[in-house]
Amino acid sequence: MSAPAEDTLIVVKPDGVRRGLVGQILGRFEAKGFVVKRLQMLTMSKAKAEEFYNVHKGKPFFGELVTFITSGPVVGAVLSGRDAVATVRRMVGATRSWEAAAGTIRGDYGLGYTDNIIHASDSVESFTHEQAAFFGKTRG
Ligand code: FUP
Repeated sequence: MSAPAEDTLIVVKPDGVRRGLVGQILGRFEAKGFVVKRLQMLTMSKAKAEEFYNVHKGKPFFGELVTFITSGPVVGAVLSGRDAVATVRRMVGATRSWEAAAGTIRGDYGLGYTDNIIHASDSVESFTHEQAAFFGKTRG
């Protein structure tokens, strides 16, 4: 039986794009069964990055986070499928890449913290905010 689909957002960060991992990362989600509903490469402006990461405003690492995410092109994708928010987060792995389990994206491809290859929404509410911040208000 097919379950109702949920949407989530992933963003391949500048380190993932620079290292040529976009195809492999999207391929993992497609192989799992998620459908790519929206897809865009862009370089975030400082204003877009600050809006995207507004939950972290005021935290000591906020400046570093904004500097990093604006340092080059990123690829954002809306993925749709069963329990997408939690399932995609499991596939992404722990925030500190060196601690992330083997078999997860961070566990398999990196050792960074700020530069941890990929972002994924952590709740439906975050997804709604992040999708609007990333793609802007208009659909096209
Ligand atoms: P995650 O949801 O796994 O992306 O992680 P968090 O929401 O905890 O952190 C958001 C981003 O800030 C991650 F890319 C990691 C980065 N970060 C730091 O660089 N330093 C910190 O001390 C905490 C988080």
